[in-house]
Amino acid sequence: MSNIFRKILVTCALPYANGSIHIGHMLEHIQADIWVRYHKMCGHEVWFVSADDAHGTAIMLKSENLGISSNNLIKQVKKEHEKDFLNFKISYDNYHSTHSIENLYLLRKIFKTLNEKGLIKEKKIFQFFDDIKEIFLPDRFIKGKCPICHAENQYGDNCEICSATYEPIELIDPISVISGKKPILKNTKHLYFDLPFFSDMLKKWIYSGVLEKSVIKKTEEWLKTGLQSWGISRDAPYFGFKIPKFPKKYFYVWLDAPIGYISAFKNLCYKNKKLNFNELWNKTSDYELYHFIGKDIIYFHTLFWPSILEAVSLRKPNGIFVHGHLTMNGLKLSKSRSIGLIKAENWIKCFDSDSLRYYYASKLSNNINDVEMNLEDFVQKINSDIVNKLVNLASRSASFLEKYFDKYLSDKLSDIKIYKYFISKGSIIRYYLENREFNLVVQESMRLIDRANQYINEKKPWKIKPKKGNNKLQEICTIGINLFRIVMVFLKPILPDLAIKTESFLISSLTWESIQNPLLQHKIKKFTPLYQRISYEKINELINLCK
Ligand code: NOT
Ligand code: ZN
Repeated sequence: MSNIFRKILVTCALPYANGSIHIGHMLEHIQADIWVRYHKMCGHEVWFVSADDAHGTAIMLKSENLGISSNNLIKQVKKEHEKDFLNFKISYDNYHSTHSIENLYLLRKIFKTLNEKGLIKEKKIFQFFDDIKEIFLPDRFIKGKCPICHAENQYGDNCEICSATYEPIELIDPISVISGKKPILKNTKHLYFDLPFFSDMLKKWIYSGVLEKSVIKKTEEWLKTGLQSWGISRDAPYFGFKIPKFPKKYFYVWLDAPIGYISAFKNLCYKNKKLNFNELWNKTSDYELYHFIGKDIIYFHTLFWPSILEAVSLRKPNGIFVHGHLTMNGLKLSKSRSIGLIKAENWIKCFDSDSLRYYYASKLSNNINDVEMNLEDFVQKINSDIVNKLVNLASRSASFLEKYFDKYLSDKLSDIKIYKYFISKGSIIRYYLENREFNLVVQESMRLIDRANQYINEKKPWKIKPKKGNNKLQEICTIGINLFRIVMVFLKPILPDLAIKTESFLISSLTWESIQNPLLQHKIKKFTPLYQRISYEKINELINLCK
């Protein structure tokens, strides 16, 4: 594994400020956090940012329903989101908001450039209008029958059954989600970004190594159908930033959301004076940029976002890492449909954060496959892997060291072969971590832990009488502790809490370098359970909290 120093910025998609973080969101934040922690462990310069996506019709309507201002709503929600991320040990260097001075400044600057380059055009269009609520309806606030497959109850932009994309006015029997009434078509003016102008650039860019095969395939389909100019304005009433010299019009939330990636970093530069904004965002930047997103927003990140960046001469991402959805009993945990949502805040009342991180890691790879959460399977896996295998190796080894050797490890390794074998797995583990094949990190780590426990079983330390001058027992347990330590380095980005406890128990930090040499002639702490078994009863408690 090469040790070239890298400078990296990592982002997660910006969660909407109209609701709570649920465990579906957390899949992405955990995935990105594992990757970030891995790179920090390698000694690279890594910055990890995200923000609340604070604009749009949904947020405006939600605050109206609650009888508070949108401003207050987004402030309150941001606090909750930050607490949730802290609870799950998501190590953001900055968590910002798109309703911020930096975002307004950058949005205006970018818009001005787009305008000057002739990339913004005005068009007259017909749009659905709810004349009870007196509001133009965003795509997601209109439902009807899919014009292609005739599935009922589909949103105005795409069909969840046949995946067709279309315009809301193509829907059969449309109704307004807000009033439940049939919307009327009304004339309005909007601004459009000339996306087709960037087709040739995109057709090259998608093959430049930034996307996985399945993501390329999806993007190719859109490019093949031909790109259309992209509407970037919305009518009042709207919660967002106003468009200069275009009365009663606001910037569409999806224009200022990705700019939120830039402004979250700009705000971080303000807090950390050593950082240089231009150094990261200019075209010749030697920083790498990666966006973690879900498969529902590929379109925005593989078409719009690189085009906007190209248009304003900013650097483009080096990778867009797309994950599938979290499903439960095969059902999608959607942001906009309330089936089986488990809020992060409720989860943490019943289970610890390492357990969810571990479970997700065991199922995550670098593809867009959905991740199935099964609560029984979750409890079983955590107890079997973390308690019965991983922590058990430490506890059974520590018990003899405590009883007979004053917690001292032996001064040599009687079996260097097994130690070297474990160390030799470091490079493949690092390869898996780099490539986001976390499922393989977990599999390989558990295979090693099984091997280590088997080693102890074969040596049967409980049958060896501790005698003066005979350190065989101490040596076996020293190997057990050292093998545990190696695997804990491999799992450290996935299990940050357990890693901290382990470091305190071993009185030694878990780093790639440190495991090159075994811990010998070293006193460890008294063993206290590093991880508590989790109980099936908590599942019901959690389900009750979510009702
Ligand atoms: N709030 C959006 C969502 O789907 C994500 C915005 C991501 C930011 O939850 N942007 N871009 N491009
Ligand atoms: Zn359909």
